[in-house]
Amino acid sequence: MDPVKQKLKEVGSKRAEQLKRLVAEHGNDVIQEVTLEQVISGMKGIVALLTDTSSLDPEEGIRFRDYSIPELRQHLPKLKDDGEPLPEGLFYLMLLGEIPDRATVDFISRDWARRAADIPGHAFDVINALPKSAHPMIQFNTAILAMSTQSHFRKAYMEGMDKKDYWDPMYEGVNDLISRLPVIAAYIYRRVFHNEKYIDMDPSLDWAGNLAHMMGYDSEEIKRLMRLYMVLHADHEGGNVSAHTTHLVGTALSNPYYSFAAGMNGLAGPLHGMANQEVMVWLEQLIAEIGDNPTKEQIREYAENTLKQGRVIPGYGHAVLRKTDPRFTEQLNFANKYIPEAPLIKLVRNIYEVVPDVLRSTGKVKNPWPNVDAISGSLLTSYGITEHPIYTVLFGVSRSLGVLSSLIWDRIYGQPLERPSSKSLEWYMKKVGFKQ
Ligand code: CMX
Repeated sequence: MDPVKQKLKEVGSKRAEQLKRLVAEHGNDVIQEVTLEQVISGMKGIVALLTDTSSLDPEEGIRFRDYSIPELRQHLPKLKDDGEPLPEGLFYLMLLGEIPDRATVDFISRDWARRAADIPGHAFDVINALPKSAHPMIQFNTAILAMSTQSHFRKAYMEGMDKKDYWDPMYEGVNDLISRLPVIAAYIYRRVFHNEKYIDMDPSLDWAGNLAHMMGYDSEEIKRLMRLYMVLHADHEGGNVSAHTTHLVGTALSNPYYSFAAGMNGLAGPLHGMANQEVMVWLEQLIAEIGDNPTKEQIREYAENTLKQGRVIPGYGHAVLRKTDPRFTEQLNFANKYIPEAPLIKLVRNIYEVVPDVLRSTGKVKNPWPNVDAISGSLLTSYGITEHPIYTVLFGVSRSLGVLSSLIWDRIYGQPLERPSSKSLEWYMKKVGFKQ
C-alpha cells in the first residue's frame, strides 16, 4: 500500500473512533445559539460543519491544520531553499495533520504524475465538443464530470463495499482527480488561447511546475508563482461555497468527480472564485476610462461610481474575514520582491490605499479590506498570463487540494447525509412573535 494511504488508515481509524465516542457521550450538549439574522444572512457564523483541513479566524485569516501561511512557507518542503512550498506537501498536511518530509512529497509528485497519464480520451472529446467561446469554467467542469466514468468510488459502491471502507476508493479517486486537473486546465488554456498547440506533461516536474509548463511557461519564476498560487488558494475552511458544496454533494455518496464538479460550479460565481476575473474586468475598465496611471482621487471616484451603479467592488470584502486577507498580503509581498515596478502592481497598491475608505463610508460593508482575488489576476497578468477567463480554473485546480482531502475525511468519519430544515416566512414570523 502507498505510504500516505497506510498512514491515513492508521490516523483515520483512531479519529473516526474518537468522533463516535464524542457524539455518543456529548450528542445532546448545546454548542451554540442561533439568531434569526444569522439564518437569513446566509447562515453566517453558524457552526454546523466538521472540517479538519483548515480553519479561518476573522482577524488572523487562514490556518492550514494550525499553520499560518508564513509558517507553511517556513516548514513545508520546497525544491529550492529560496523557493515556494510544494502544494503536494500542503495536501499531505491537510490530509494527515503533519508536515511531510521531502521524500514523501516527492512520492506524491511521482504518484500524481503517474496517475495523470491515464486520463480517459473522452474527457478531451467533451471539451472539444464545446465552442471555444464557452467559458473555461464550463469546459473545466464538463471535463471533471466526464472523468467520473473512471470513478473507483462508484465502482466499489456498486459492488457492495462495506461503508466503513468507503474512504479507500475515495482516496484513490481523489488522487486521480487532483493529479489530472493541471492537465485538463492547461489543455483548456492552450485550446482557447494558444491555437490548440498543446504541450505534453513532463513527468519529472512537480504538480504546479507541470501546470506552468503545460500552459507554456517554463521560467523558474512562473513555476515559483504557480506553486505559491496553488498553496494560497487551496482551502478556506469548510463553509465557503466551493468547500461546502463539495461536502454537501458528497454526503449523498456522490463520487468525488460529481462532488468536486458541484463545488466548482459554485466557484464559478462572481462573488466567489470568479471574482479574480471580475477584478481584471474592473481594472481594465478603470484603465480604459482614466488611463493606466490614475491618481488616488480618480480611483476613489471610479470606486464610488461602481457603488452608485449598485455593483460590488470585486476583490474587496469577505463573509468571514475582518482584516486584509493574508493571502492578499503574501501575493503582494511576492510582487514587491520580484516585480515591484510592474504597473498593475502599483495600481493594486494605490487601490488598496483608497478602496477600504470608500467601502467603509457605505456604513454597511462588514469588511472593507482586500481578499485573495484583489491581486491574483494582476500578478498573473504581470507575468504574461494575461488571459483572465482562465484565472478561476487555476483557482479551481488549487481548491481541489483542500476540498478533496476533506472529502476523504468525510468518508473516514462516515459523515451522514446533510439535511438541514427549511421554514417559510410565516414560520419565522410566528417563531419570534412578529406583529404584521
Ligand atoms: N463592494 C460593494 N458592496 C459590498 C462589498 C464590496 N466589495 N462587500 C460587501 N458589500 C455589501 C454587500 O453587497 C451587502 O450589501 P446589501 O446589504 O445591500 O446586500 C453589504 O455590503 C453587507 O455585506 P457583508 O456582510 O459585508 O458581506 P457578505 O458576507 O454578504 O458578502 C462578499 C461577502 C465576499 C460576497 C462581498 O464582500 C462581495 O460581494 N465582495 C466582492 C466580490 C468578491 O471579491 N468576492 C470574492 C470573495 C473571496 C472568494 O471567495 O474568492
